[in-house]
Amino acid sequence: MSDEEDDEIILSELETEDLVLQMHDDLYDGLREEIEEGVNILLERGWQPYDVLTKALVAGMTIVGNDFRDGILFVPEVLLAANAMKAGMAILKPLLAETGAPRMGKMVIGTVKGDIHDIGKNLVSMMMEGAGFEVVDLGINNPVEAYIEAAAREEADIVGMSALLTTTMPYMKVVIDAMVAQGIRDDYIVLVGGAPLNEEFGRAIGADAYCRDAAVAVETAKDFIARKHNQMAAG
Ligand code: B1M
Repeated sequence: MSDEEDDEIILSELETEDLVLQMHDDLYDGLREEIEEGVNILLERGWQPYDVLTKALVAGMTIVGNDFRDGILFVPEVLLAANAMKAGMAILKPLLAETGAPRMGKMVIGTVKGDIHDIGKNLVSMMMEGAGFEVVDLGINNPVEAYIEAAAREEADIVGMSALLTTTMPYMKVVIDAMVAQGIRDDYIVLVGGAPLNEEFGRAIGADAYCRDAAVAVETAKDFIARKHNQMAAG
């Protein structure tokens, strides 16, 4: 046996705390199969899918993000990490959607034009589906027409937009302004999210709400849908 094989870490033999730290390392190194294995082990050990998602995957991606920002990691490495993260998310997706929650409403969601980041958006989609929403995912790099056409076609209650770049987040206002110009703004609940946004930005562009993370997106969507139903009942 070579030294390398000697040093191999057996994920299933690690204590849970060490396993999570090892998964952060494996995500950093873009090791897709190890991430899939780690996710499965945590689930077998009784972890809730949401905890696996946030504590093992999202926390690991935060470390990747910091080193990307600081010029320690570059695009190819980050892409590998993103692919490993997606592989882990694919295992969790059906479990998060398995709650049997009643249908809450319909959302179309997409990343805005010029922006190809989709992990956060995918996570929001997964969590919304898990909470009983029907989600139509428009993918990445969406021009204004894509949102407006899909919202009408799908008779959506909610239009969700994601942006991860300071250069693409202003495009959300382009979409909302077009909705206003077409007289359809108030037909939809408009929710926005993405790391560079904040509440003030959400207000300034005329969105109904800024959602800090996927869990907040679910709570906010539920809130607005309940208000919409109350208004309809009162009217
Ligand atoms: Co990009 N990238 N990237 N990148 N990338 C960031 C965003 C950056 C902050 C990194 C950094 O410098 N620290 C930086 C932006 C700086 C800025 O604008 N100020 C950056 C840059 C510069 C770039 C490029 C320009 C790099 C280059 O080419 N030189 C390039 C741009 C490409 C483009 O879009 N046109 C680029 C490319 C890439 C990759 C392709 C390599 C890859 C994307 C792969 C993919 O998504 N398929 C990538 C990644 C992975 C990142 C980081 C490291 C991680 C993003 C992520 O997935 N986070 C990111 C650094 C960071 O954010 N810390 C970075 C995990 C995810 C779960 O969180 O997306 O925030 P997040 O989503 C959260 C919330 O924000 C919220 O809920 C989610 C779940 O809780 N949320 C919503 C998100 N969308 C929502 C929508 C909603 C509601 C809530 O609607 C209702």
